[in-house]
Amino acid sequence: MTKLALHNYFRSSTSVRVRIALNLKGLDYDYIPYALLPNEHKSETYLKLNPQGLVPALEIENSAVLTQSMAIIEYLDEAFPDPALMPPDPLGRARVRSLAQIVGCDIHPVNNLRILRYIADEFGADADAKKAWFTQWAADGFAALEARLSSEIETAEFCHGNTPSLADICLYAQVLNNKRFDVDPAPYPTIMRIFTHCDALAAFQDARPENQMDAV
Ligand SMILES: N[C@@H](CCC(=O)N[C@@H](CS)C(=O)NCC(=O)O)C(=O)O
Repeated sequence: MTKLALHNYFRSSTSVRVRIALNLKGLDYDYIPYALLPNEHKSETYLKLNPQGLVPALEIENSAVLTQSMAIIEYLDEAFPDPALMPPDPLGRARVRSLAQIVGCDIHPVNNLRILRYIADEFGADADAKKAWFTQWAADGFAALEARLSSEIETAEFCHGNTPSLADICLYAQVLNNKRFDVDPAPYPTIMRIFTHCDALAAFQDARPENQMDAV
């Protein structure tokens, strides 16, 4: 069996995504923690693994280091196809990627630690201002995600049919992130229904920040 090592951080939502995928696939992995607040992810050693200095990175023994959570998850899905995290048809895959990218491309990147640090350091944003910033972009993306999930016929128990996909993984991790900033979940009943459905599965529970060895 290929040996896998996940370089990650308990609270990182992109790390949560990859942990869920590994758990859904039933893959064992070594957990290598990096504390983000003291910038362990900017160490020379880690930058050799991932010059971008962001977690997660998945190390595949004697083979490769993969970065970018959605690329890692798609790799895992192709290398370990059972259970599938992407639909079998091109339109279905495009829909799942499009839902996932609302979170992965349009919400998370502007709310990441380095952005919140930047607006604090360069523009004097205090805790309330950072919360307002986070809420603006989380709510903007979630309004669109809710509108789509509540109206599109492919939505069922999960975002796309009755099995979890890349879209559910991204949705779940972002709902956890929103909770940290007290984003009101009331306007998003479909998202929250799907979140609750995911939360009933051990693969999702086991990936939660509080269940990791480096949780504080
Ligand atoms: N698009 C990347 C984003 C990775 C990312 O931004 N990770 C965050 C944690 S969720 C991080 O390392 N932040 C450190 C920082 O902002 O300095 C992915 O999906 O993997």
